[in-house]
Amino acid sequence: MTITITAFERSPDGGKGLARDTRVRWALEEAGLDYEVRPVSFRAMKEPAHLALHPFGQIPTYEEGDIALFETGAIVFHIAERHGSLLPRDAAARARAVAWMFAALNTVEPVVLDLSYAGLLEGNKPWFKDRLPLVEDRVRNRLSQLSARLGDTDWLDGAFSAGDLMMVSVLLRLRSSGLLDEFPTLAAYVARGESRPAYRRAFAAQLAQNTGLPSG
Ligand code: GTB
Repeated sequence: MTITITAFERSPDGGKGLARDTRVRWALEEAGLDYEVRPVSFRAMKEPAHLALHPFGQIPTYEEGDIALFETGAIVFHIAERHGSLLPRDAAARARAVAWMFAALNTVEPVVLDLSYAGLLEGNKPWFKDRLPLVEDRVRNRLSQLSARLGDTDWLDGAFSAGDLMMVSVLLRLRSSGLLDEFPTLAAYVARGESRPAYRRAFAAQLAQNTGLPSG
């Protein structure tokens, strides 16, 4: 069954891998699945054909036979559940890995996004200088808690799982802020994720698409 995902025709990050198709590509690579990419322009994203797949007019989406999904949490969970070794077999460990996926998306990503949006959209507001430290401290608080839990282990709960894939994907977006470097344990955790062959393949593929250069 062919798997098709959507991605930006040209990501605004120019191929830094920060758009959310990268985490889906990574999950597919970890699961050893071939996939095709249908690039969509910003205009096409808001047209009926794409809105039928994604009610919010965003990327990525995922199609496989009669399955059509949006939301990276749902997509990565589907890939992990059906196709790969991204979720442990043991029921309790599996439930904990899923909890880490939710933690990445519901507890860590919101503060990371708040920081991104502050930089992108609020830099010219008169209150920006007062608000930024508050936003940064909310990120630091989460990083400090996560770092304490990770301790000196490689991954969040035993072997690498979809929970780590999602958490590393979320943390990557902090790199340019410098906040990640304040937590060497987490900086090393992210680097471990990025050094996985499956991540490298996913990153290379999105880079090739966004620069027009071959990925090899
Ligand atoms: N909760 C959804 C999910 O996890 O799937 C969020 C999906 C989403 O935000 N998609 C973004 C999108 O389609 C792309 S990833 N935006 C277009 C729109 O809403 O019109 C967010 C993103 C975009 C660009 C960068 N970048 O350039 O660095 C990073 C992340």
